[in-house]
Amino acid sequence: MASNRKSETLLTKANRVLVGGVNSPVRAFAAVGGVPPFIAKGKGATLTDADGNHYIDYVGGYGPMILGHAHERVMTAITKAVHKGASFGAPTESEVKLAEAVAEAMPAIEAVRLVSSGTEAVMTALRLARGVTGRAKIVKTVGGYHGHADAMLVSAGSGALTLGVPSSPGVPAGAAADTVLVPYNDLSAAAAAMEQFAGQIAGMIVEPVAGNMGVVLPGEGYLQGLRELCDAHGAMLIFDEVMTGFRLAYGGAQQVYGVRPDITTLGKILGGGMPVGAVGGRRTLMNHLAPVGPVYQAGTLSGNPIAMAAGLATLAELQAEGFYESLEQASAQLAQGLLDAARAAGLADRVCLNRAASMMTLFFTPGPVRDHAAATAADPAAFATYFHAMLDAGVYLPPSQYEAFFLSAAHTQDDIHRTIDAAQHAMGLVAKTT
Ligand code: KE4
Repeated sequence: MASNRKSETLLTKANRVLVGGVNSPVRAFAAVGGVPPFIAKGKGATLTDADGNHYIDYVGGYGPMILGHAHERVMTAITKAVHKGASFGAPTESEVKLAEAVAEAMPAIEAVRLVSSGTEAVMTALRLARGVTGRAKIVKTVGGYHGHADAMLVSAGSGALTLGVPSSPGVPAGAAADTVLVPYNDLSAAAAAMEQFAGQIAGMIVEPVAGNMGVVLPGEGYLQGLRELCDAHGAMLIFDEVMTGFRLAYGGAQQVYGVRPDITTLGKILGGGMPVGAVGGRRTLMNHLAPVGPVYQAGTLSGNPIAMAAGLATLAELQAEGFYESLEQASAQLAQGLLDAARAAGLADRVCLNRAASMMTLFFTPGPVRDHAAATAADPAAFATYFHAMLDAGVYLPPSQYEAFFLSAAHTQDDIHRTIDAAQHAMGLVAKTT
């Protein structure tokens, strides 16, 4: 076991002044135990921690780092932008360019509002849907995670699910009263909810491919069915593409599945690792937002020029010929290797793997995992054993069964082979000890 003395010391210091030693709960390793490595730097697919240990990184910043860390041209763009000033609180050409790139990439987007996080994008999307329709209720899926705005912390996924607080204290009953829950992939439940609250539903927000109960793919016709339900009930269909945007394809899930939401939220990759979120849709809809319309929304750092530079440089790389095809090949190779490792360890009937392009989750449950209930049937002890065996072997996975892990364009064949070798050992350990 490599030394983690410096990370341990840093965690002690962090715990004195940062709640749980972290700035986002999932990073605290609560679900898997142990000391989270304090990362000193990243380059390509490799992270190096404070003790000098190297890891093949599959967290990817929880999605943004599709190019890998410290990409040459992204770093150059950021550096150039920095020397022109950090923040003006005034319009700049760079935010126009990023908004143009978003509108060009996403079939359902004509106009955009840029913000600084996925949570802000979702908050704006919900207020917009409510402002446009004059209705209050929002339908969300059990296990769907859409950031930490009050109304969304009702049976939420990701860190909320990991920490067992899917419906967080501190969210007043009034804030959650208008959130209607339905199981993911259950079209009849969504139809029943729309019927039950006919005329009251402002919109339904959904991760077109769920990534926050682990990766769960939409069943055949599910997204199209939601589109038709929202049309029939005059409700807004909101695709939360914070994770899937520019991940599944350059045009996100709406390109892959051919379903057009009314409102799209984006984040993560759009900022190339810098704080960026976005909400977009038809111009007639988006023009309800201030200053054109009455639905208020604002942000000091919205459209921040340094973040814009990182996002523009990242999107430019994604448009390279064959970018997604080669990422798909590497992702399929990794997924197959992980499943082969499970099979070789005699675990074929204890695991399943869900993958959408370069985002995937290996569940320690036979599956199939098509919703939150199936995902939470996974064996937490087995996952924790697997996670730590991989970490000890220099493979850094998200420290939760309910997260997606991500491949980047920087992962080499050697990285993938080393990961599969590590998985063979890790699966053997799981088979022996759980
Ligand atoms: P942020 O506010 O964290 O930028 O975005 C919230 C959000 C919204 N929608 C979706 C589909 C998301 O996946 C997220 C954030 N994802 C989590 C990872 N599962 C962020 C990681 C974290 O909370 O530390």
